[in-house]
Amino acid sequence: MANNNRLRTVYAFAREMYPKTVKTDIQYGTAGFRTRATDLAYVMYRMGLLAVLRARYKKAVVGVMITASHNPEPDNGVKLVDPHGEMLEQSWEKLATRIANVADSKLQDALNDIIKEYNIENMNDRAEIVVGKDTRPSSPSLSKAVTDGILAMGGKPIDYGIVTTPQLHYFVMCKNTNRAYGQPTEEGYYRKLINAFKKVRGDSFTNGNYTNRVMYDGANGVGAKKVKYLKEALGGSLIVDMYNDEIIGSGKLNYLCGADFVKSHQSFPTGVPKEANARCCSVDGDADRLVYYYLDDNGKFHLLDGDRIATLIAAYLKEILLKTGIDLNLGLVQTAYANGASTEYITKELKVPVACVSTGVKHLHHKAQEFDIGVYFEANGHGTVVFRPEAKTRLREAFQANNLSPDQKEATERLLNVIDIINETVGDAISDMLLVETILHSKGWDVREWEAAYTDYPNRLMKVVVTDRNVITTADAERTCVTPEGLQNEIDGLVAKYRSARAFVRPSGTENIVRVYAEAATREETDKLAAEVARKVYDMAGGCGAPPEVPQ
Ligand code: 16G
Ligand code: MG
Repeated sequence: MANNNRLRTVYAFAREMYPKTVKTDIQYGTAGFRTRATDLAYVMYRMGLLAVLRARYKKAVVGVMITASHNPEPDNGVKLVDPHGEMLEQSWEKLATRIANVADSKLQDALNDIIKEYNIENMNDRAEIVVGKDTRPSSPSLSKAVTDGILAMGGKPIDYGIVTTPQLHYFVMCKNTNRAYGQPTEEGYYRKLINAFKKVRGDSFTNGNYTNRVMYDGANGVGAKKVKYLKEALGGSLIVDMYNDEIIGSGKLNYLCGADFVKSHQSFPTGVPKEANARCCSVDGDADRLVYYYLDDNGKFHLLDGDRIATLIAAYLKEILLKTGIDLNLGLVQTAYANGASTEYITKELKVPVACVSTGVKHLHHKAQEFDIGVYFEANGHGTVVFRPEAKTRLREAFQANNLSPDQKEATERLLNVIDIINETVGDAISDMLLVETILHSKGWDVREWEAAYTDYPNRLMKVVVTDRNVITTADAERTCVTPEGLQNEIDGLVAKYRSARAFVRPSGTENIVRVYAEAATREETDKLAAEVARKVYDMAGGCGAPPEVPQ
């Protein structure tokens, strides 16, 4: 009975304040719902409702983040965060899609179905929902819609205001581990990361060719806003020169800058001074991606993307692990987008096992959890390291027991501190930057020495517009195209014409297009291969508009 009253209130709110304004269906994609902000109020309200059901079902705190990451300012989006700070479980993505798309008059029934299906009995629990938002001008009103949904369902919203996506994931994890993971406050977050960073760095801020200054492109978003606090707390240990930190609503969010721009255009962002060989980095609009880059003496742009960060971290962890003498396994997880040269370097030189999974953080995160220490990164700069809880316990116990040599003890202590620099819940640009800076400092490397580990194969990404991207299906972590029938054969035939070549196609999870990736020995061959594959996709998978041009 109480339930029915509750759901009637939910419906009344929906009808009066957040009516469904869009007829076409929206889909909970790789990173939640993302579209024009003006079309999202009812979706936000409904996600507030669903978050409370999820929290009651899991008997834990869950999170809601309002952001559209690297999309332009008029867009916004929402994603739900599970109790361990992970992305929402896949089976609930379907429920999210269903709840977002039902007519207002069917909302009550749809919610009731979930309550029954999942046997959610504790409908009076004031489940806590942690809410955060990025700096978009549309975020405050959308956040209000989420909060109204939470309240209508009888939950308790905890509003963290403007935070980065990874900060929100961290807060959720802290709350559900009874603060064992850290204090669930922004201050607690900075304190944890920076204390560990300073401990590892010690008193000498420079080392060899490493200088303690980095040029930081904040994408005019939350990543810029937050680094201001970080800068102060870092003191002289790391000097972060900040660029692209325009105020909210300037329209410049992600515009010609930020990690996604730098990676996909493979070019230097606007707003950062062009200084030869200076180490620069960019974050994206919600600060969960990071890429590094520099301009050489001739002004040529060099990118150090997620693959480079991953190899740097894996090599470093392998080295310390060896010094600790503690037997833990280490593995690295990539996607098909990882440059072939990075995979060869990791397997052949570093001798670290590599797994390849489908695009999307949740796939990488889960695979990484199969290792004692799992490093994962997408080439686009999203990644982190996850440690199995038993592995952490073993390190702590070994450190406390008195049977380690001084060198082993030093290495174990260092590794324990490094764990605290890392945000294990999800890729975190701020934490990843502190980790990269820690490693470069420890090696005494400048950015060119870091880059010297291996040489990337030239690669090319292309988009093909098709009527329905779902005609393309893939297998083997997106490296084989299953349908349309015959397309993979054609791709194989094209790839065989070139040296050291590789190509694959997959439907995007965020746009209605098919993505094409190609790699080959030279730039010319790569561009040709990419265009030829794109043309095949266009011909065989229902391309629209002008066909891709193939260079002769
Ligand atoms: C989302 C994913 C990212 C992935 C990208 C691929 C999360 C949090 N984010 O941004 O991991 O690389 O989508 O986009 O999972 P695409 O499917 O359009 O290529
Ligand atoms: Mg992002």
